[in-house]
Amino acid sequence: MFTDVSHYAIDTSEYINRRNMLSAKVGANTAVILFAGHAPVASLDESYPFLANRTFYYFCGIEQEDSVLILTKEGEKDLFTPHLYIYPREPEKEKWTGKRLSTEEASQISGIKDVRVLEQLKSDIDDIISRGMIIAWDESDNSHARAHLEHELAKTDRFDSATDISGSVTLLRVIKSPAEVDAIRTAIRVTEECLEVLEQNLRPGMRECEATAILEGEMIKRGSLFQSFSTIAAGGENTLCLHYPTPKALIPDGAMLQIDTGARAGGYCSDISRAYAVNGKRDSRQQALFDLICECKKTALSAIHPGATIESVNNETRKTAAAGLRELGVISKSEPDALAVCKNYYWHNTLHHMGLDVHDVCDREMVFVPGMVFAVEPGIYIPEWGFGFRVEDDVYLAEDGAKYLSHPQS
Ligand SMILES: [Mn+2]
Repeated sequence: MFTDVSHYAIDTSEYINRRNMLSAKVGANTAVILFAGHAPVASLDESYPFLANRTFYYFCGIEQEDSVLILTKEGEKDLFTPHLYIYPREPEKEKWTGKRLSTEEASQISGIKDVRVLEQLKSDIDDIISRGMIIAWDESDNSHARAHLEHELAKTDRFDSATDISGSVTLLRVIKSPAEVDAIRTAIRVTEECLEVLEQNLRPGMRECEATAILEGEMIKRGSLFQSFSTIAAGGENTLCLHYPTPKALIPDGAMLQIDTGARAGGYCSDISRAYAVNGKRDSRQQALFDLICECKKTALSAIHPGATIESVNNETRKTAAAGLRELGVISKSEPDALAVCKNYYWHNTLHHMGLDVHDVCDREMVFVPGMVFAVEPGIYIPEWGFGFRVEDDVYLAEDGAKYLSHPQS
C-alpha cells in the first residue's frame, strides 16, 4: 500500500484560527481583501495549471479560480467577520471545466458562513470604500485582480490609506502548527516512496526525463496532482546547472544523477534532493563529494537553532565546505582565503523556509524560532570535476534544535 493524499485536507478549525490570529495584528475599521487569482494564459485559449495564491489559501483553504476573501473588522470588534466570494454553480460551464464548489461546500472547507457569489463583489467593495474603511491587502500578490482593485482605489481618495499586511502574514506563515507539520510530513512520505521506486529503476543509459517521468508519475498516482515544483533530473555535467530545464540526455555509466523533487499534501510542499550514482556505485571522487556534502548538512543542522538566521547557517556551512574542498585539493592548500574561493563551488543558500510555498514566505533577517520548517540543501559544484550536486532534507525546528522530517540519504 502506498500513501494516498488525493483527499488530504487541513481541518477547518485551522483556517478559523489563522483568521483570528491575523485579526489581532490588524487595526479597527479595516477590510483585508485577498485574491485566489487566475491561472496565467500560456497561449490563446490554453492556460497553465491553477494554484490559488498561497496567502489567500492559508486563510480559507479554497482552491478555486478568482475567489476572493474579505475580512472586515468593524467598530469595537476584536475579530474579523469573514466573507468569501466564489463563482455560482453553472452546469453549462461545468461541462467543460469541472464541478465548482457550492456555497455549502465552500463554507464547510473554510468555516466561513457568509459565502456570496462573485457578482456581488464590486458593490460590496464600493460599500466598504464608501463607509471609509481602511483597505488592507497583500502587496506581494501580483495578480490582475489585485492590480484591478489598486486601479479602482486610485480613483478614490482612499488609496493612500491602503495598508500592506504581507509582513504580518509572513509572521504567521513562518511558524507551522502541528497540523501543518503533519501535512508536510505526509508530503515528504509521498516523495520518499517515489524516490524508492526511482532507485529500483536506475540504470546506466537511461534518459534524465525517464527519472522525471517515474517520480512525477508515482506522485500523481498517490494523489499529488500538483508537485511543489517541476522535478529536476540532471545527469553527468548537467548537474552543474542548478535548475536544469531540459532533461533529455542519456545518463552514461559512471555518472551521477541529481534529483530535486517534492510532492504536495493538502497544498503543503516537500523538497528533497538526492544524488545517485546511476550504476549504483559511487567512484572515489563522487563518494568524497557526497561525504563532504553530508558533513556540511551536519554542520547546518547544528547551526539551525533558536536565535540563528539564514546568514549564520550559511556562514557556518561554508566554513565546513571550504575546509573540505581544501582537503580534497580542489582549493589549493596555499590559498590564503579558502572561504572566499569556496564561493566558486558553493553557489546557493544552504536553506530556505518551506510550507505552502516551496520557498516559503520569510524575512531573510528573521531570527529562527521553534515551529519553523526548513529545507536544508548544501550543494557543492566542481566544474573542474565535471559534476556537482546537493543533498536536501527537510527539518523542523524544535526548542532544542533541528529535527529531520525526512530520512537522510546515506
Ligand atoms: Mn530546496
